[in-house]
Amino acid sequence: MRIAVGLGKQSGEERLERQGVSRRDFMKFCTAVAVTMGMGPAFAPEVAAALTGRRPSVVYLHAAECTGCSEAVLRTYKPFIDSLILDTISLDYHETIMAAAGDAAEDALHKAVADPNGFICIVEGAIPTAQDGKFGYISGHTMYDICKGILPKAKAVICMGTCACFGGVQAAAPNPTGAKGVNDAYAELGVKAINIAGCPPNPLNLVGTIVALLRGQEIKVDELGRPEMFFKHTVHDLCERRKHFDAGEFAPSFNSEEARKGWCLYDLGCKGPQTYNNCPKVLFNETNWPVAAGHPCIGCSEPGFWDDLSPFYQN
Ligand code: FSX
Ligand code: SF4
Ligand code: F3S
Repeated sequence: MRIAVGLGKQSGEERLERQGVSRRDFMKFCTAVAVTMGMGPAFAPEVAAALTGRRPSVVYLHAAECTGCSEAVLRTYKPFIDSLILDTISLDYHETIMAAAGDAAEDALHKAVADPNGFICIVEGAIPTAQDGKFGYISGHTMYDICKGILPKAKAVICMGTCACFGGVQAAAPNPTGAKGVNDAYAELGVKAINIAGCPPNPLNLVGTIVALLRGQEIKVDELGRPEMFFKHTVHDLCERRKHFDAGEFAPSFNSEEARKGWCLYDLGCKGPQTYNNCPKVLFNETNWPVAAGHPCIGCSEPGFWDDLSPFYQN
């Protein structure tokens, strides 16, 4: 893992070449981001320009979560993608992957927050709010207080994952920690985070959001704070099994010939019709997505995930 910080005046492409990312691979990635943003492949050069310009300072905070969102970004099947994402931003603070620990880590955080050019804050995980936030501490401070001090100072706040967006599994009943999504926990502070929902979310949706921020592009969001460019359609609308739904062809079990033939998984519990996300279009790791792999959508990008959308399976 390489986090490129302070490489001076090198151009973005030079930086990437140093990390073994060829121009061909880079443009392929930019095309994928452009398509994810709904702009089409012709927009790839604009994405490339944004990704190789001045790198924004990013502070990545963890609250209550499983770190699956970070894993989704870092465990890419082509190693150049995580290098590329980390090169696009100047990741000044990320508790899971930064080399610094203890006081040095705290110093890095304070320095990034004081950057005169400002910073973007990404939050992964729900905020434990019960009993003065005592269910989550980092370095002697509650997660609630850490975010409260930092989020209002950020140029933009991005919630990475359903836990940060809406509470997610951390807020499942009976929710003893009082876990809440960021916009819910800090509404009175005027924090309006951009919600990249999903458990985990697709890393391309994060990169597309950063590209839009870097370009000064307006990011239209739905009433739940999710960018429309990624969350405008339901999984059901984009699903390749949809023709079988329309034809009334429903797989009777996971291990059936019908399921393998691509019949609809609705009778097995699929929540695709009430779930807004772009998984069928964007895929994970350019490879696959749950329903194509034979697993129903469990609604992981919706506020009702976990309680309202379970049980996940029916038979
Ligand atoms: Fe885990 Fe992230 Fe799910 Fe939550 O993902 S993949 S529990 S959305 O905060 O680490
Ligand atoms: Fe819709 Fe799910 Fe059937 Fe796909 S498998 S068509 S998302 S119900
Ligand atoms: Fe989540 Fe459904 Fe996509 S479970 S990963 S929104 S297919």
